Amino acid sequence: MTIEIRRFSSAQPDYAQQMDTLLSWEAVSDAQVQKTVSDIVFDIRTRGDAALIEYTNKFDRMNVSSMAQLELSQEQLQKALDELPAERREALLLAAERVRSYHEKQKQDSWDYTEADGTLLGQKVTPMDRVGIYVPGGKAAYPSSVLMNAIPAHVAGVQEIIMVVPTPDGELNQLVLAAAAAAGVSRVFTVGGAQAVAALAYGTETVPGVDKIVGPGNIYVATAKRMVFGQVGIDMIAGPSEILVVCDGKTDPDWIAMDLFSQAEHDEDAQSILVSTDADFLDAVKASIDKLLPTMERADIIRTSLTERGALIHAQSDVDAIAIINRIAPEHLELSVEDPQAWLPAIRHAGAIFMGRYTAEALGDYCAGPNHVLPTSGTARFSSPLGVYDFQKRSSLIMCSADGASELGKTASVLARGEFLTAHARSAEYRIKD
Ligand code: HSO
Ligand code: ZN
Repeated sequence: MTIEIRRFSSAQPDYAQQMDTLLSWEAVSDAQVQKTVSDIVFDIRTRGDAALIEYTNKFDRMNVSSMAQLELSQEQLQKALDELPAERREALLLAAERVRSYHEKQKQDSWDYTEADGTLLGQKVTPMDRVGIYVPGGKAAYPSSVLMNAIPAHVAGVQEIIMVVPTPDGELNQLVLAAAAAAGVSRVFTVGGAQAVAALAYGTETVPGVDKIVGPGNIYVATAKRMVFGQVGIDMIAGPSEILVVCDGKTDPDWIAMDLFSQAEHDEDAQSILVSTDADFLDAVKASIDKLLPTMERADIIRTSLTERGALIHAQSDVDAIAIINRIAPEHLELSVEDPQAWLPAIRHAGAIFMGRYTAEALGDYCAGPNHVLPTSGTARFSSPLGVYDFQKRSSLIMCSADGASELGKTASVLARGEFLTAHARSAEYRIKD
């Protein structure tokens, strides 16, 4: 079976145009979705639990009459973990441990120093009080994402981690619950969609309002998160998953084909791109793709993703390859080359960099340690992986000595009078020594 994949070279005349077409993906946000979501958010905000129960019964085909039926106990979570087949439980706990120790390194500390005039200045770092984690139900219910979202919050010192996960037709995903136990989630509500986001943002009689909401979701969830931003913090709005593999032509083409599949299988909109300076290697990977695709459980999704959004790019030089990397600013970059360290200084934009032939992106998705929640759609130009720092905030500290206040008072007074703010000026002037 052969499939069509876009192929071009950095030497061809319409190269710039080819790149533009490759990268022109936009989430469609239609007015109808906006309207539906804003109605739901308003309804939850004004009617709380009653509305949350109604929407859950309607959208998830449930039949509950009280919020108690939509909350899971810690015992249920622990039981899910305890009852997992040993191999899965051990893998989950090992992954949680690796992710935890990596994130421990991200913790920021408070600091202060003293100016020459005796004024103490500093920054105090405090975890958020309470955060909400959205976990999708259905086909994209990833236990690994529960770990990746909840562990950094836990490591940051967040007191209460509230998870929401829809259970269409009442079906619980035991691995998701086990992951919640392993990650230190405090409470779990089996609600989802825009209604769950609204409940977390505004609080209901039962669901506590949180300070920040993180986690992936469908278009309704993403739209709701955008809508409640300001009332609460949110993480980035994730686009489809992407991988850019750069290979010097010396890795087994089957490995590379499978690495491309590993992101393509996430969904039809996912993007997998291979860049190589070796045109014969591109042919070899194409042959591996055609050979391996029929063996894949998600062959249909992979085929659509690769034909609609995939590409095999022949770079004329390593310099061209690096330009492509920085232009794409990929979520995941695999450097399947002999000396990945040598490439590193030139790479400016990438969510996560997987270095060397052995470092399959899939290892990072589950258990290497770093977070798998990464900036997509070129947003690695300005944003970073989800981390402990996303659950910590900073307060500035200022403590003036008498001398410091007197000296600073003179400067403040001059500037305040320049702004015609007399109370500011006089407040500063009171503290100037004669
Ligand atoms: N690659 C996804 C994360 C994931 N993969 C979860 C497997 N499970 C993020 O881009
Ligand atoms: Zn993945």
